[in-house]
Amino acid sequence: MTHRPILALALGSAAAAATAANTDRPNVIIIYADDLGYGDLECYGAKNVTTPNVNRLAAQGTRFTNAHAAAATSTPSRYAMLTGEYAWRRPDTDVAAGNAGMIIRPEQFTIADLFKSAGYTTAALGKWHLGLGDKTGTQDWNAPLAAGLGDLGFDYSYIMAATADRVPCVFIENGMVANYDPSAPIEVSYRENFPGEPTGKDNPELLYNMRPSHGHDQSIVNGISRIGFMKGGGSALWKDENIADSITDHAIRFMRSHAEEPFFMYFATNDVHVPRFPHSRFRGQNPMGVRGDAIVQFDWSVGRILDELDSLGIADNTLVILSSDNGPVVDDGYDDRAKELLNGHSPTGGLRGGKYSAFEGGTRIPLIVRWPGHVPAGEESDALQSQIDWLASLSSLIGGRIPRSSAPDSESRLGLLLGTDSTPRPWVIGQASDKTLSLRTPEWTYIEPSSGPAIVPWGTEIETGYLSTPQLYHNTDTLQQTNLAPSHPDTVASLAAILAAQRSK
Ligand code: NG6
Ligand code: CA
Repeated sequence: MTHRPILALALGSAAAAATAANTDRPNVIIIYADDLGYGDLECYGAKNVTTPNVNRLAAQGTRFTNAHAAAATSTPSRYAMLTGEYAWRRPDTDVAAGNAGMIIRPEQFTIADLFKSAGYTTAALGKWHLGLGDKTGTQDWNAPLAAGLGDLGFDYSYIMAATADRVPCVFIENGMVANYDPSAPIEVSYRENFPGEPTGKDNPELLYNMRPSHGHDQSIVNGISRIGFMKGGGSALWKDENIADSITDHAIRFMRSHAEEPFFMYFATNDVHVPRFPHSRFRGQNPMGVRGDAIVQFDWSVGRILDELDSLGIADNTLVILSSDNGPVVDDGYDDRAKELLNGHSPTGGLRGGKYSAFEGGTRIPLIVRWPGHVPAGEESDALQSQIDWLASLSSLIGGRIPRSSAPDSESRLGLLLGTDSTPRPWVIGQASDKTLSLRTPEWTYIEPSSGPAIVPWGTEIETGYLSTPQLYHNTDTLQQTNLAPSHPDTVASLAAILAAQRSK
């Protein structure tokens, strides 16, 4: 017998294996909120709401104040983060329908492939919104889907196909509808209703939980009308009030069963996206109504994950990254009184614009990173950075290998992500909902010309940041009030040239 097994025996073989594996390969958890704004957490100055669990994470880690998502809506932002490639390089990466085919194709390399190929066990939980199955509209939701997250490197998945406001309103576990109800076969269409099925438009009397303010007037599930038409589902249909519990329970179960081997978990909450319908135990804890309650519920999910890391004894071996997919929106299509009840709270933390927008509120998001002993505790960093770099940075962390020509836009800046290197990214690119791009450097923000409307046209009241001429803001002008493009043509030209070079790459 060699020395190794004796030592393993002495320590207990599982514990020895875990210790050996985790010193240089920590577990990695990405907690990814939906539509959570730069100003929506207490540690980022939120008013009217307390987020003690996120506060705890920030106190034990580093809080970043100049971090950016790659896009101002979900599908392109997640596409970029998970693949390391800007979504605007690819067609069909805009906000996806619930019956979209897989947007990230099976042969593409993802952040999950990175971890899996390095020996990690990988999981995705919660909001997906990047398509499922081979082709749009052809899925049979009553059988295993032809393509799914298993093809993208995820060993385990328990997800919502798109968003809570889009059908199908069922969880999908490892490529099959969870709790499938054979008595209620599922059909989905984004073209026409199924005969005899009620809709929010024709049957508002059935909307006992929530009514739309704009759009969202098609199929009704759980007393809430949605985008798209569906039939069936029966007992597999989700109840909106239980979504946070359900995905958090599944996350905890995954953590418990993989506590002794390195794991990667992408935990993508439904909170605080619409329809905001948190569990009754989170209701009424702040003066902001359901939008505030959804923030409280998000904080609760974070707390359960942090507590579980503690009780499993793996908190020190786990890198936790908490962020959001895009900026905030107040009225996103349901009559939930979010706007009337803001009570002085600014979801963007005072930044101009919001979700969908080319202004700073579209893509600047909260980012908190914790890894005890490796990430400075209780620190704050204003170094410019982007989620586009997570894939390459995390690859450096675990000694992973990225295939040539994959993740073309992701650059390794591990020290920046861990808060140990304050050298900023030279520039970050943001994508607004009509694909208008912006380029932010540590000093300037350039927004390219766009012919789109000045206000998001469907009722959210958000300024798009679109203008037919170039815009240039100095970053000391945090409210982006003074367009300096006319007086700084050279700066405009040099930033536009960077963008043009990236586009033609
Ligand atoms: C919009 C929806 C909005 C939200 C958004 C996607 C309407 C009127 N609005 O089209 O409610 O679902 O798409 O949000 O339908 S995201 O965060 O997933 O990108
Ligand atoms: Ca979103």
